[in-house]
Amino acid sequence: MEKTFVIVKPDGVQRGLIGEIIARLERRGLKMSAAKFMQVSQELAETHYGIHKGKPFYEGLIKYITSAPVMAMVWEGPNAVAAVRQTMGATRPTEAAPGSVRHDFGLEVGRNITHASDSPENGELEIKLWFKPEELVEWGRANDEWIFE
Ligand code: DAT
Ligand code: MG
Repeated sequence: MEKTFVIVKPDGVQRGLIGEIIARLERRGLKMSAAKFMQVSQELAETHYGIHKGKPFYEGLIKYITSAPVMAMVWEGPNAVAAVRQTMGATRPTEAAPGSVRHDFGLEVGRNITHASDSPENGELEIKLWFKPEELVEWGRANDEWIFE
């Protein structure tokens, strides 16, 4: 089943939103595969956001993601990438759909609370970058058959 990589960014952690965000993903029916609370190194930040290198917001983005601990997670489900992007909302909180995390808790693009992979291919790359294979847990959830068709 499809997996996607999610971060509760430093602002989400500092604001006590880890539980809120996990609750929304759980309530949606997505299944957690891995999670770790961690400080992001400069090197990991630069690799993760390598695609944005050279853009005007790059330096600020690296400073932001390394400024305090994050909650890094892997979530699984049918169309997990699209489902999680939808739950998080558009990159700019003022363009995010009402009811999404970025709408409900955010105002500024540089404090948009979460990261979520933007394609299944990038999801796989990001999971490999952030987690060792043995940190991913394959498990049967009691209500899987009532959520996954
Ligand atoms: P997303 O996080 O929705 O996948 P992205 O990959 O385009 O968005 O950009 C990564 C992060 O960089 C984004 O969450 C916030 C920041 N960012 C993007 N565009 C920005 C901009 N124009 N000004 C400031 N920060 C920006
Ligand atoms: Mg992105």
